[in-house]
Amino acid sequence: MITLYGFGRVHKKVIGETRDLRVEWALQETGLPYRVQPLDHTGGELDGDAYSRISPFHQIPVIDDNGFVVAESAAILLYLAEKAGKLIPDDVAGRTHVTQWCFAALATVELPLAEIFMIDNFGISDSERHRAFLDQWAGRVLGNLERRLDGRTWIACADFTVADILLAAVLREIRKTDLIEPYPRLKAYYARALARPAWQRTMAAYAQRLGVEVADIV
Ligand SMILES: N[C@@H](CCC(=O)N[C@@H](CS)C(=O)NCC(=O)O)C(=O)O
Repeated sequence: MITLYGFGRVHKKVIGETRDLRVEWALQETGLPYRVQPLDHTGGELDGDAYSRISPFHQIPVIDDNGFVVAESAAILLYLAEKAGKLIPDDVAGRTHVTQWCFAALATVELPLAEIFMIDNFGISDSERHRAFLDQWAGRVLGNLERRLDGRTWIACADFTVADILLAAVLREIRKTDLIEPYPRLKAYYARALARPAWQRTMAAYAQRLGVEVADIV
């Protein structure tokens, strides 16, 4: 049985935004049996000795698969796909493309989008110049995703993969902005990903765990 270390209590500003969501989504998609171990972030549980032993940066998510521990959301998703034999192709070329797009989602796309999220939700900068730079950077990244999606349903392969989970989760960080508006293919892609029943189940389970309504976190 896989244990997912996820949030049980966390600052209300980030409920619905946390990276345990993408792992639970992959678990729901694969059908692998799992349980969630909810941690109390506000009570300092991520900094305690027990969690220090399994989480390199005192962060969520981490999974423990019968003693095999994996941290970092992209690594976890690739592991789950390999284990389940789902959400990743069988051949080396296909798997490499999925890995490529997992890296792209986190190392290329998420950089400006996460910073925009931090500014909008936590006010980490009030520099208009900084924000304009980030909007321009995000536009470059999103425009290239639009180009990639020409004639494609999913980002890495013909079928839905863990790279799509990561990319959709990252795009979700800017859902309260209008940055995606100029890109119809990307908008449709994002909507297609979030329409998946496994994502709906994930949101329902997460909302129940955190004691909120799904409507408050979409
Ligand atoms: N690169 C990591 C980032 C993990 C991360 O940022 N986790 C956040 C929640 S989304 C966290 O645990 N924050 C609490 C803290 O840093 O104290 C991943 O992709 O898994």
